[in-house]
Amino acid sequence: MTSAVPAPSQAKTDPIATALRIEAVELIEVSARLRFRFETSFGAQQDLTRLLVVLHADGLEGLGEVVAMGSPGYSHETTATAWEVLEAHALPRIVGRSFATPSQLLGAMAHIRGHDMAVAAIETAFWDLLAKRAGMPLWQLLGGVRSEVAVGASIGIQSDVAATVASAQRHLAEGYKRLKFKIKPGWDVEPLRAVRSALPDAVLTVDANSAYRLADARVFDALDELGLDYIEQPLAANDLHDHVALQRRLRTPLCLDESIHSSEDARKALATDAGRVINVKVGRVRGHLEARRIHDVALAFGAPVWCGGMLELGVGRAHNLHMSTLEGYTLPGDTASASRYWEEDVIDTWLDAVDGTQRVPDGPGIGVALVREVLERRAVRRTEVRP
Ligand code: OSB
Ligand code: MG
Repeated sequence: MTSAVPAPSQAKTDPIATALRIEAVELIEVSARLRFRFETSFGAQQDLTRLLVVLHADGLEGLGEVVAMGSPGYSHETTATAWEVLEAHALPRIVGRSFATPSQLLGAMAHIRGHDMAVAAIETAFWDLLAKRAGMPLWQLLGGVRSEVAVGASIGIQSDVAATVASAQRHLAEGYKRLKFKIKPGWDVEPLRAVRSALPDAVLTVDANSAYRLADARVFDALDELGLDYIEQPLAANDLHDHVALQRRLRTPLCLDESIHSSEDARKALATDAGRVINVKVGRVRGHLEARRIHDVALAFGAPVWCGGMLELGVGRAHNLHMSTLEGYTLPGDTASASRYWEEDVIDTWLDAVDGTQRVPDGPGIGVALVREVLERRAVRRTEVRP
């Protein structure tokens, strides 16, 4: 009698282990105008261009978004540098080749030093492909533990204190679970004191985007009195040393954003107490694989993480929501309602929060699709690369 159990060679192959051949890649740069002027310590943004990546494989489309903006204020990367790096240095190694895993794909781009935002757009689009082929939402493939995520709002530098308090009250009334205020030298203690006295119980944070030096520590001593959940990236991105000194004199945890590019950076920062919270941005750290490793390191240290934003359109926003489902993302992220930022999105749904909570799309992959007609109207530059 023959056994009904299939021999090992007939066993179903793990879908994740079968290589996907990248048949074509589209790069589409679209214009997008924010509904508000967003001012940070590194400048003001309103008219943006965003760069989208579409990987074609096996009849599926994998979607990614470059989180860089038009000017190199947050980091050295811009939409234009990402275009150049992708077109000249990444796509020639990707198109027409097959990859079974994100790390294999990253291996094909290992000759690209830095330019993590450009590389991340490809890496995240590949995760979307893998999850679509497996017929599961990306959050499950990533190992997420929840299907809804708590979100806060990031509030830019306003014209005056009264406008700051009014914006804080409006966002709190909309249900956002934490309010983060952009600060810069000369715009820090005064607006935050006003917000704290208007909203004594709200979860408040500040983000300096590296605008201060250790010599400004008195500003942080004053902020330390306001019961903030954390102070985000006060000092230079490459200055963990002085973050250690600043953290030592404050009760408020420091949160690192620009300083963290890898799980090794996270380990060194947490081991030296340069900060106690990490803002993980999938785009800043070369994609989901490294974002997950940073999350794992932080979890091992008992340090909370949250998912930062970069004014993304729906594609990047969807990736952020999926990443935010991992166990260690215990603080509200930056992925506020898409309709808070844009008149029109490039995807077929509005990723909007209800009472400070975003539902993670539950279709295959990132669970959202591009609206081609919107891309046609908004494209300022596009190319399609085939083998
Ligand atoms: O530092 O977190 C930041 C936006 C652009 C660049 C950097 C940052 C931000 C934000 C806004 O804080 C996040 C968002 O609302 O998408
Ligand atoms: Mg930040």
